[in-house]
Order: sequence, then C-alpha cells, then structure tokens
Amino acid sequence: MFFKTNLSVFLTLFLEFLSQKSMVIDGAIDANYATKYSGYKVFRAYPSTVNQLNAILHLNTLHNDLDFWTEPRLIGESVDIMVPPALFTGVVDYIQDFGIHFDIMIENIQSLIYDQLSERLTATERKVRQYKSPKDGYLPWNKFHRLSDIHAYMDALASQHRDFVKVFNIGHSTHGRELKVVKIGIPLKYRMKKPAIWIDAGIHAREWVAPATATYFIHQLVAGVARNDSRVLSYVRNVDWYILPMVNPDGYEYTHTSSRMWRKTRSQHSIVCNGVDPNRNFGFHWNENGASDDACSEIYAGPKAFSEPESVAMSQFLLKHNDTIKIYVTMHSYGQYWLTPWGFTSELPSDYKHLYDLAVKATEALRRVSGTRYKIGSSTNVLYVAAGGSDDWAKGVAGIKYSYTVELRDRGRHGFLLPQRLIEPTAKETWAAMMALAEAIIEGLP
Ligand code: 0X9
Ligand code: ZN
Repeated sequence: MFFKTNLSVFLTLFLEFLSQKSMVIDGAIDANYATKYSGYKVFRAYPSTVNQLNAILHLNTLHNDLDFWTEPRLIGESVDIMVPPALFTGVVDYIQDFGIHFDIMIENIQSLIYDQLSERLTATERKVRQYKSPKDGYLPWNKFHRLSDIHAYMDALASQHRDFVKVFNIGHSTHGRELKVVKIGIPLKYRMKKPAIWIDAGIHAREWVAPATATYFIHQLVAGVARNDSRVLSYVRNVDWYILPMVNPDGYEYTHTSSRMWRKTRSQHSIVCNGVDPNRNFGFHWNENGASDDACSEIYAGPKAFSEPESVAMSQFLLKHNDTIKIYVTMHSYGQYWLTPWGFTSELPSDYKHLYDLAVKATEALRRVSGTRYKIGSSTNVLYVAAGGSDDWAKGVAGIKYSYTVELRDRGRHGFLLPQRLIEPTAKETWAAMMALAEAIIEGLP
C-alpha cells in the first residue's frame, strides 16, 4: 500500500538540484502553490494501549508522505498527522484496524493556507501601507512577511537608531541568504560587557508565527526606547538583546513560494530528498534518539553534525558570546510549551529547578496578558525525545545555563497555520514573558 518515493517527486527534486543557484533573492510563487495541499487533512490520533502506540509508531515509518506534526510518545497522548488525500483511506483503515480513536483536526489544509493569507486588511491599514513600509522601519503584525521585508525592517531600525541598534550578518544559508542578527542595547561606559539574552526563531520553516513574534520583540524594544518607556529603558541599559528572527531563511522562503508545510533547510545531501532538520543538526548527542538517518525524513539529522551552514553560524556566534549570554531562547510553534533541556534524554539537568523556576515566572507573565496557558517541562518528558536540538547544544556545549525552546500558539486548532489576526496576541503575550526574563537577569539569576 505504501511506497517510499515516486518518480515524479524524484524528477522534480532532481530538476531543482540542477537549477540551484548560489544566491537566491525572494523567489516567485510556484503555479501549484495554491493547490498543492488540496484535500490534505490533519488527524489527531489517541493511542490508548501499548499495541495502539506501537501501531502509530510503526505508521510513522511506513510512508514519508505522512507528516507527523507531533511525534508519538506516550499512551494517552494525542498525535497529529497530516495525511495526503491519496493515503486517506489507507490511514483510516489502518487506524481503525487497531481500534485507535481519532478526530479530524483540520479538514482541508489548503483552505486554511488560503484563509491564513487572504485575511483582509482594514481600510485604515491599507492607507497606512501606502506611505509606510519595512524600509521606513514599519512592519505590521497582522501579516506574515517575506524575508526581504523582515531584513529591510531590521536594516531600517539600525540606520534610524545607530546609538543602540546594530545589525550584522553572522553567516549565510545554503542558498546564500544572510543570517541577520540585531543587537539592541544601550552601550555601557568604557564598552563594558553586560549580560545578554539570545532569541532566535524560524529554525523550522513552516512555523511562521515564530519569526513574526521575534520581529515584534524588536519593535517593542526599539519603540519603548523611542518613547522613553522607563521599563524598556532599563531592559536595554542592563541587558543586551541578540535577536536572529530567521535561522532558516531558505526553508522559510520555500514555504512562501513552493510548499507551505516545508520544515527543514534546503540543502542537498541526497539526490532523492532535500533538507536537514536544523533542530537535529547540532553537535551534542547528535543523531541519537528521535532523529533520523533518512534524508527524506522530516527529522533528518544530516550527514554529520553541523552539516548545515545555518547551525554552524549560530553555534559559532553563541560560543563567541557565551561569556555574556545568560539566557538562550529558541522560538517554534505549536503547542504552548515552555521546554527546558534535555531533549536527548529523559534525565533532567542538575540545575533543572533553576530553569523551571524561571520558566514559571515567564509563563505566568505570559498568562497574565490574555490567559494563555503553557506547559513547562523538559523536552523529552513533555514532548518527545529528539537529540541534536539547538537548546541542548546551547546548554550542553556553549554552557548557557538557561536554555529554552518555546512552542508558541496554538494547541492544534490551526497548528502551523495560525491565522494572521492571532500574530499580535501571540507576540504580545510572549513579549511579556521576555520582559520577565530580562527582569530576572536584572534582579540577579541564581
Ligand atoms: O521537534 C522539534 O524540533 C521541536 N518541536 S517542533 O514541533 N517545533 O518541531 C521541539 C524541540 C525540543 N528540543 C529538543 N528536543 N532538543
Ligand atoms: Zn519547530
């Protein structure tokens, strides 16, 4: 019933391989972008016995076109699976044969993709956009933006606020796109060092709300200083903020032009399938549990640790600044989890209590904004085992004590296809969590 690859997929990928360019600017949208996911559904399965859990685990190995949005882990915990129309009957039969209960969470992925992009702007918003653009330092949070706009926005802020905003490039993606970091902080006298917070987003291409949220943080910091907000002034006087809103720009652009549900990078280590999961590519317990050797898998760890220029650039920067960076935050979606290391083992780090206490402060501040609840715990214990993640590396190798993966909204109603109207509420509450982190640094972390 299930075949691993088919000829047309192979040919498309091979043609893409032949036409790969070293430098790619914003690409045009493919003709089939609007129809590619027609009829795709998301199933939520509830394995309730060992046998059923094993059946779901086995299903995950049967066909690469079944995209597990969450990994099977424990009896009683749900698993979200995106199923193409051609596999629909086969999957229903399979799940029913094992007596597994399931719901259909998303009836038609393509119509959610359409809804996500077609939400209308108000007349005022349209008017504002006529004379304000990212190049003027304006980026509205009711829209998902292309990479060129995000970068233009960062550059504009740096040139408008030279005294406390700096933008620099820490490397390039496989296709030659810049990995732009913004540093926001009012310098101390004699160029003395201060504690810093690192925030990155967009390591997984399809998790669009994460980079959007990162740019919202940039806005909050810059606008807060511009209006002399005493709280924000204290955050930028006492803390330096390094923000990399787009770790995986090739993948992100690909989700805008070719395949909305793409997760990985766009490198080619095999002629059959592209891309490495950058969050399995970091060199700490690399390619152990929860990662794959199969280039066609969504959790492909790569041919070796740090095979991807994106993970190399980020890790080198973190190592260079690990004397000042006190907190590492990497933003993903979805699920509303505030995760601590470890992701490679179910054992907890010895200082877990400190990490947990700070996570409580952050998620309580977040919840006070509009009631959104987060679950806190170690990645392996709360989600699933997955080695080679950036969070584990940041703690285990770079020695950054407070390392977190934040899985933003929602809990599966829209999954990766969060509507544009929810960008701002998501970003706003998460910004409250970031302020709590800064305050904790200022008060003194254990
Ligand atoms: O699987 C992942 O990489 C993350 N979840 S996601 O749905 N955004 O893909 C969780 C990563 C947690 N950290 C580690 N496992 N190290
Ligand atoms: Zn992710």
